[in-house]
Amino acid sequence: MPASDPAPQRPEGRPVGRRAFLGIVGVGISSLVWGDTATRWLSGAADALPGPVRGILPSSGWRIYAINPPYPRYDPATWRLQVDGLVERPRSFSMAELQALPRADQTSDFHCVTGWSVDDVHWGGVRFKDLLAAVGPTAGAVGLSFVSAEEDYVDTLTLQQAAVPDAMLAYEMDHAPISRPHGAPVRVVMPQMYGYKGVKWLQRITVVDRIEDGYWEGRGYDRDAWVGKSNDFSKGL
Ligand SMILES: Nc1nc2c(c(=O)[nH]1)N[C@H]1C(S)=C(S)[C@@H](COP(=O)(O)O)O[C@H]1N2
Ligand SMILES: [Mo]
Repeated sequence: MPASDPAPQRPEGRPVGRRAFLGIVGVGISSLVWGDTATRWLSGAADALPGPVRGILPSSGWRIYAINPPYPRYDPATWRLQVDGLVERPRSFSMAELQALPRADQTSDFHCVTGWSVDDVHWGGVRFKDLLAAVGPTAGAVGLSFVSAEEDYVDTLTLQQAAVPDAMLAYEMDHAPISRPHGAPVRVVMPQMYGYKGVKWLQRITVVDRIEDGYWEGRGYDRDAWVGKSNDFSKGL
């Protein structure tokens, strides 16, 4: 990358300097509490730990991420998912209407670009093709723009990417409604790409004729976030 490019920021954390590292060691691994704040902080910090120390930390398990806490709340009575843009029939879906669409179930692994993964996550929801069939994309449609209720988190998929067999709009995670920290009531699931493509607290899908940068992409990450193939700073900045 040319030196004039801004250094990419790592999602959900800052590079951790020597001082922060010494702070972690000073606290003592056994007293670390995996509460929200500690988790958010450590998720960035863990990558800076040397191998042997890092090995003591959990290598899997969810970290809850949000760019603009507190997590959005929603009212089930009035909540709607708006689907608009280049479609014949723009409309909004209540949860009951989403659940009336053909249901899809899958078990897939989840990978965050910062290096943590969760294996065998069960998702229940709707395939994008079934959602799109209800609105009818028009000529010129090339992608989907996903807008979170959490400002300013957005991301995109091309229509081809959204059509891979394990991409979906999920309303259940591990056989329960998606919890508030994990993006209630619906989130994007794209297991073949890094987790930042999976917009939580999804409130709007716009069918677009050009793909633009999502939140982390504007900060240096690839739009095409294929696991193992896109840029990935987990090996150290
Ligand atoms: N609205 C919103 N969606 C988001 C994020 C976020 O900060 N805000 N973080 C993304 C990233 S980088 C990851 S790895 C996953 C983490 O999902 P989790 O918080 O359910 O563990 O959410 C993704 N979706
Ligand atoms: Mo992530």
